[in-house]
Amino acid sequence: MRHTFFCIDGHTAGNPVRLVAGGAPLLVGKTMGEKRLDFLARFDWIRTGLCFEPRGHSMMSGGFIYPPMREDSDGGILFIETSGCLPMCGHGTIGLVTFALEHGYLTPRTPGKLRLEVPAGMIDINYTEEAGRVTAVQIRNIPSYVAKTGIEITVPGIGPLTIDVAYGGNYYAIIEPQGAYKGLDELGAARILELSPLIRKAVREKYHPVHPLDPAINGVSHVLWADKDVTAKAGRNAVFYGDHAIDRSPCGTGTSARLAHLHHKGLLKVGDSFIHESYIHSRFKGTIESETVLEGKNGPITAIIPLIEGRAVSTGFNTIWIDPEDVFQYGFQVS
Ligand code: PYC
Repeated sequence: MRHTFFCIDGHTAGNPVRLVAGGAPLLVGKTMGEKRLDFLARFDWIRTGLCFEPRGHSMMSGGFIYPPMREDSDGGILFIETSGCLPMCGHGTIGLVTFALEHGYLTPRTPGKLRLEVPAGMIDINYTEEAGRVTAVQIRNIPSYVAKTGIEITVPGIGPLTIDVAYGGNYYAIIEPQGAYKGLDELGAARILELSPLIRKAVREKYHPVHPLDPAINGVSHVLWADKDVTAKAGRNAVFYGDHAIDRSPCGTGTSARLAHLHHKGLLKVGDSFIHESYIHSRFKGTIESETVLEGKNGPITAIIPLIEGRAVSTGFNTIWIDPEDVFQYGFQVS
């Protein structure tokens, strides 16, 4: 028997988003964090089948929308992508919310607003709609903070680097221009793909972040290359994720982590907005809404609440089969 998934495909600022609108498995759990762990334990074949080749590719990401489990929520999101089920995904949220609203898979209690549960916590959405099209989505993301600064590593091919780690829904190793790293265009996409896994491995050997409120969220998963010429108003970046992907969007959780990082460095303050550009020059607007404190067991951590705004466009319906007779039913990746 074939497993059939009805999907709406599209992209947010260039990065793919696949809303799996039909075919979501029933999951055990009282929170999206618990449902995520249940999905990973029992249904990860759906993720690899839909995200890896031949039905997906290295950048493929998306998710399912689940009914609300709390009175103060309009629904829950489970993210899927090539690297796993992320605690939070910004470009994914913008795309999933856009496609779900445009096609009636999410019904807000208050027009223009949604409160959604993601594995990393609760997020608030403001969106604008014109003639049945969602024209902008703003996410009020989970508290984002700098976890560690000054991690020194040496990586063959680029030499010594000093790296900071920040959280914006995933943990990011942030590399600013220094030493042999002069900027994004000087480095180029091929070298970003070659060096990022080595840098991630070197950082992981020195530091393992664990979220102060949820130990299931841990470890550096993404690498954020900050470009040269950053100002207090704008900057470009490239985020590496999975094993072979450069985010085509400016990356929502990466932008949140970068806002926390620039706030920590004294370059941005509450109320400031920052235009974050991606490798392909698409844009998100990030704003530091407020400061907050995370009460971890090792003491309080200063964090910020980021607002991330962008736009998604659907490209079509896609009914996908995972056929048990297909030798590549669970997908594959070429390394
Ligand atoms: O937008 O948060 C994001 C994201 C994570 C990985 C790729 N994009």
